[in-house]
Amino acid sequence: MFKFISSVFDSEKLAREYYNEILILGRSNVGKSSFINNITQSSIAISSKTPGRTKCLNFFTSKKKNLTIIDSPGYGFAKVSIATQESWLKLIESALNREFLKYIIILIDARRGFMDSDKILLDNIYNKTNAEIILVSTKNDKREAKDLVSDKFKVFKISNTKKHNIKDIQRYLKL
Ligand SMILES: Nc1nc2c(ncn2[C@@H]2O[C@H](COP(=O)(O)OP(=O)(O)OP(=O)(O)O)[C@@H](O)[C@H]2O)c(=O)[nH]1
Ligand SMILES: [Mg+2]
Repeated sequence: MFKFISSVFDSEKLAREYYNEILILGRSNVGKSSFINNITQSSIAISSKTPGRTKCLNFFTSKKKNLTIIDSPGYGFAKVSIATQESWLKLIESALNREFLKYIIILIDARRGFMDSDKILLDNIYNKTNAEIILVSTKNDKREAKDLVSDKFKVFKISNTKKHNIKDIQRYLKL
């Protein structure tokens, strides 16, 4: 039902569309693309073992649901040059002000919990958006997974590989 619409490398060239939007953010390799495939019950987003796989914003739209899901490059990946990291951050920031942005979902690896780069991101976007921020902890199937708690934001605990709690978040987002 969701279709790939476009890849955007240059923040100036972001398409203005009229669907409600969900922006997916998180550190490199946390499971953003896998999460998109799960909540859309498809394999539209490309996931990979290699961190830094997603290098641009990718737009996936369902006209029927009046919804666009936006995949983003991961932050906090040391092997990517500072210049590239900065251009990715600029790209992500440019998505924060989109008129129809309804949800920002920040994925956190349950084994690592909140890392400095997550805190920096959250502090940066908190006052810059009207969208609801939701936290999703991933990789809860791993033995080292820890509980993620927040008194400010709604939290979902999932596993992409085992597809745990995907239904709850689909229901919440009306997918
Ligand atoms: N065990 C486990 N592995 C997961 C989970 N989610 C993702 N992975 C694995 O983690 C790796 C990265 O997943 P991606 O979905 O590509 O992660 P990403 O956040 O899109 O990565 P970048 O695009 O590089 O930023 C893949 O090997 C996935 O199979 C999960 O919930 N549990
Ligand atoms: Mg990805």
